[in-house]
Amino acid sequence: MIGMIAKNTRVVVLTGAGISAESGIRTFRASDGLWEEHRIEDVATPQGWRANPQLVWSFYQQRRRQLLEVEPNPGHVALAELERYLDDFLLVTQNVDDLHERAGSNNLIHMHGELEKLRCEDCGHIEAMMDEEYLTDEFVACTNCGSRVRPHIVWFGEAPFQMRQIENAVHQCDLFIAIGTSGHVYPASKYLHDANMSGARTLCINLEPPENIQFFDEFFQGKSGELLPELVEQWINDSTVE
Ligand code: BV8
Ligand code: ZN
Repeated sequence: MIGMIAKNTRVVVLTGAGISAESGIRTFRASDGLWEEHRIEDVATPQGWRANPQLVWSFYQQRRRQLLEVEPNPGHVALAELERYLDDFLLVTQNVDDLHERAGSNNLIHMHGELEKLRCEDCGHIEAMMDEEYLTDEFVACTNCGSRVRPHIVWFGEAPFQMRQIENAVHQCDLFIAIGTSGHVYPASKYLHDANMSGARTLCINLEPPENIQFFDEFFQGKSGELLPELVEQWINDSTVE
């Protein structure tokens, strides 16, 4: 059982779809998984975008519109509290929703991109477009050059963002915590291995045992929205007990 976490402990947290499940955002591999209405290759690959941009555009617009109806849950809030307590904290999320930001997380990397952002296919200009007018199924033109924009999302086969920064943080951390991720998608799934190689303690908080469960020092089974507030409370308060 992990005891207290001292303020100077260097912590990296990796979250996946599971942490947003209690906010009402579907995970990918649950029975109501997002992908079941669509094959991954049709909606989350560059090939899918080239073959049928309207389908892919509508798929992401539907998910953007859903963002307007959901709120962060206690799991997101607990992580923001943990960040405020620690001197050295990085939150890496595989999620493309904005719930971590809305819960108050700051030192945050969206390694698979962000639903709220769109990127121009010609000039690379990135802009956040969440105004209602941009949430139609019509394509949106780049405000910089007028070309078509694509979702600023890392599709399968594309390189995730800021991998070097993430790898550096994982190699230097004392504690690596994976929350709400099945450990199915590479290269996010390799960070646990890197953390173990660097001698960090590794914790997992998940509804079900993930595929890579045997590589964690500790596993807390349950809903992150219920477990995280209790764990963060303990990690912060224990350490103030002299
Ligand atoms: C790359 C954006 C090269 C899209 C996403 C064969 C073998 C191994 C790997 C591969 C392979 N073939 C291809 C690959 C590589 C591929 C990959 O891993 N494929 C998988 C399908 C096998 N990866 C890539 O293509 C990546 N790019 O490799 O490029 C490269 C590499 C390095 C350097 C240069 C170039 C790109 C991957 C990114 C794809 N984009 N998202 C979008 O969101 O629309 S991935 C997408 O799926 C999500 O972002 C997320 O990352 C992933 C789903 O994973 P999870 O988040 O873990 O969600 P999941 O549903 O799986 O699990 C949820 C968990 O939560 C469950 O365990 C559940 O029990 C738990 N849970 C549920 N409720 C709760 C809970 N836990 C706690 N509380 C709860 N309440
Ligand atoms: Zn442009």
